[in-house]
Amino acid sequence: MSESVFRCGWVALMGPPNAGKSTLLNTCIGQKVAIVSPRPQTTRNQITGILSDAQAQVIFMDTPGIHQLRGKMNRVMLQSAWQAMEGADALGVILDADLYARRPEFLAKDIAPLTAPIAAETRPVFVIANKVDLLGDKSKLLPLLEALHGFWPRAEIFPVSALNGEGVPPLLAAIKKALPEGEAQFPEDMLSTLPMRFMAAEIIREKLFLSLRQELPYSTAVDIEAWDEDFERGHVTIHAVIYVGRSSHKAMVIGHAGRNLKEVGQTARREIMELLDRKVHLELWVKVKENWIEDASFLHALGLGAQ
Ligand SMILES: Nc1nc2c(ncn2[C@@H]2O[C@H](COP(=O)(O)OP(=O)(O)OP(=O)(O)O)[C@@H](O)[C@H]2O)c(=O)[nH]1
Ligand SMILES: [Mg+2]
Repeated sequence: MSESVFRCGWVALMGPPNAGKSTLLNTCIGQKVAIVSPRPQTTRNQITGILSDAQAQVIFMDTPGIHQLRGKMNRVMLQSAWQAMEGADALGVILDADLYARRPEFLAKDIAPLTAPIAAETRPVFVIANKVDLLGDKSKLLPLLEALHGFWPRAEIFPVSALNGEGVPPLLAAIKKALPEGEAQFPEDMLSTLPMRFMAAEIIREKLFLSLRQELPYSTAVDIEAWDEDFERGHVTIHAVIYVGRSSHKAMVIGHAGRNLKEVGQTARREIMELLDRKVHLELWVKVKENWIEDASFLHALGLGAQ
């Protein structure tokens, strides 16, 4: 193979919820484009992250975790994960290796929706055993790697830590080598195909996920209602609405004396400023929209589901 060959392709990152798919995406491209939280089902859409260098352009698609839960929002989330898989040149299946090293009995059930489709794949498949930094004794990984090889004998398996980057360079090298020859599809300095409006809404949603307890994060959605640029002063005013499913949830999002909402607003604003590299004025409102999670047209209006 000639050194001068340029490769470009799409890689879908798939796996159970909370496996570290979004963290890995951010580590691979060296920038935060996908939001991350300790709770499962953080990612709701297909999130692209683009890695460009002298030899290749890798267009990663982060996806919502694959699970077997019901409900309309879960359905549209799953649909967007399967759609990413359809459009990919190569597939990355990410698993929490620390979890399955400790609890091997969970593995087969958690990967069940992926087991047969991945086994039948003819495209390159990379199985990524993530969170190895949490394993005190790395030999605990061996039975898991054997089990994964048993499920998917054709796949290459990579133990990594998406959090500290361990094992990521060899994974990236293998991914680049597996991509088809072709010219870059996006400008070299482009990190994502996502609009800034969407990224800003995601940052607010991440801060909500991190600030709220129990099931509440799942009943929140963020919509950017207005985005006013003041080019002369070089700042932007963003009006965002946080939707919740019940009025009791509204009180929790706002918090005692408005403290939670203020904290969410401040941390989100700082991060959006960094992203846009200019001054940001962020206004947050909380609105109740009962059972939005089952409302197909509302989900569609929020851009949820297959793109
Ligand atoms: N220790 C450790 N934690 C990690 C690693 N990768 C991800 N995490 C943590 O695992 C949690 C889930 O990470 P995400 O990247 O949001 O996982 P995800 O697979 O995108 O999750 P969903 O979008 O909810 O499906 C977060 O708390 C991360 O900080 C890792 O390599 N090591
Ligand atoms: Mg995610």
